[in-house]
Amino acid sequence: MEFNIELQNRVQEIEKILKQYLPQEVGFQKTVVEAMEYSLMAGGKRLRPLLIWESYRLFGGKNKTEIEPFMAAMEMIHTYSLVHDDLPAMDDDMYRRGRKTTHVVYGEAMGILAGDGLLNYGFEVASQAFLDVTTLKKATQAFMVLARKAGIYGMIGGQAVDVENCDRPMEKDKLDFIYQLKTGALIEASMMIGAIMADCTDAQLKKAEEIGKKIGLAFQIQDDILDVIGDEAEIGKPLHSDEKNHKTTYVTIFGIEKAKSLVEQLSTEALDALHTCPQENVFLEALIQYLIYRKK
Ligand code: GRG
Repeated sequence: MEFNIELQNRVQEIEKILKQYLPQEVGFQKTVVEAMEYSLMAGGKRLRPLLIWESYRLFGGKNKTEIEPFMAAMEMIHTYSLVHDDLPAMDDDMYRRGRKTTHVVYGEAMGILAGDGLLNYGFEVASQAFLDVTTLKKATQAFMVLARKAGIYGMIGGQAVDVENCDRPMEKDKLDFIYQLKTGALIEASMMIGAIMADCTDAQLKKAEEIGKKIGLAFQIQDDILDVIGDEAEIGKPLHSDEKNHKTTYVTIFGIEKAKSLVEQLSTEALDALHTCPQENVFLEALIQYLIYRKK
């Protein structure tokens, strides 16, 4: 089947899962739930749940229902990070995923709470995987990976170093540290969670992390590129936010052409690592290729 159609089908399936897990918009607190839904269902590539699913298939997983709580939780946690990243205290952005940012629509306080709500509810959703005693051990391991990679040794840690160093030139080592944690950590976690839930070996788990690391860095460099030469309508937010925020990026260090070739190189390395796995996953390979030339 054609990759684009298959991608669309999978994204639709993921959105169905997200809707199933979203809380009801009822009670006195319904505004915060509405704001959570507003940001979560605003579109987005759904890359991280896709990677959980494809990694699970790569390592031989057969029962998709057992990864669904993690797919939903991952997208909720990713979305919270976007909602908070857009706040006035961070990037102060007005548009995201083609619509007004959550704090612009619901106010700053509700924006903070909607992000908090998605983070907390994400873990509540993931913990549903503990209910099946037959898969309890691997679900616990997957949960621990999710918590660690979203936290101070992962995304929050990367964001903290980013915030601390904004507005000043940065050496590449530190930029790589930020990219690996801020962007890479959830992508690594997605690959790892899929692998863990498919009962992978320790060596396979390392492989999953390595593939995630390469995809994560390639993805962030492509994000740097798109911020300079992307299409605003397609991306769904204004360009040149890095320039506005005086950020050091791969484009400011290497220029567009070299940055593009680094995306290709990292993606090829991810594919090479994928080819050392005993099973194959043609869709995952196509997804990695697609990400190199993504326009949004
Ligand atoms: C606030 C703790 C905290 C963390 C924020 C993810 C993040 C960290 C900030 C977002 C800003 C940014 C440019 C991050 C790099 C990662 C990235 C490209 C995020 C956007 O992810 P996509 O492109 O978004 O997958 P969609 O909307 O497609 O889900």
